[in-house]
Amino acid sequence: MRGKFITFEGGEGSGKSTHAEALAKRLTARGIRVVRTREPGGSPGAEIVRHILLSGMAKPLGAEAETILFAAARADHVHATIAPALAAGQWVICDRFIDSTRVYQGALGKVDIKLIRGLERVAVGDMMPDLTVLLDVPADIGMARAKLRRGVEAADRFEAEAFEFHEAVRKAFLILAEREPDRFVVVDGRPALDVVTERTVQAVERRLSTALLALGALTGGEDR
Ligand code: Z5A
Repeated sequence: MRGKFITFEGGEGSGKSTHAEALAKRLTARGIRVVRTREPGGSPGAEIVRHILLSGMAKPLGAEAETILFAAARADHVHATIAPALAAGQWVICDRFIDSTRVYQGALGKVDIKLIRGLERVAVGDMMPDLTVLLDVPADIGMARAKLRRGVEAADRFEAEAFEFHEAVRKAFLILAEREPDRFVVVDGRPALDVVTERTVQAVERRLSTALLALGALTGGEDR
């Protein structure tokens, strides 16, 4: 049986990496084989493109060129990492995926949605997420958390954008979630870490209960 594909989306510092990791641990404790990955990156080729994108080297080429680079990285990531894992029955938990392109390059970068959808068809095909967890936090909280975590390191190409940019990112993600309620679940990322983790796990249990039951992994909390 094909594994399940779960993506985490949200603005900077919304807790995607933290809660993706926590979910992976919970699922692993229930005997599910989990692959944790991220975008841009997640395969050797895509990690090279990640460096080009996040260093800002591609910014002068324009938003369309950046979109094409994100898609090239995604195609390699899907081909080398995601598709083989799902085919082997593993569950894939990915930090950012197509919705980040739709928001950062589409809604914010004003790249034509037709180009974005066309690139999705090429890069992703039918490897669409079964579930997308949107961690929703106001931009000021997310930016403060990311700054704290970053310490003395310089902000990357996207982190360096202004508050208004990050608030617009938040709104654009919420619009996507409203449009596709069957794929998205929105989790309030403001409460304490363990509360958000618990709510995320519960949301995954609700949405993917059939698959978890089939694996004998809907246990009702002995791993909590
Ligand atoms: N991008 C794009 O434009 N187009 C695309 O198609 C794709 C990406 C795929 C990737 O940057 C950038 O690429 C991204 C969009 C663009 N830029 N932005 N902005 P990245 O991968 O380097 O960074 P990121 O995705 O933005 O992740 P992040 O900043 O690392 O945030 P996060 O993963 O959501 O947060 P975190 O690391 O889990 O948490 C941040 C800190 O907050 C950490 O110290 C946690 O312990 C703390 N935290 C988390 N949750 C809580 C709660 N609930 N309470 C208290 N503290 C918390």
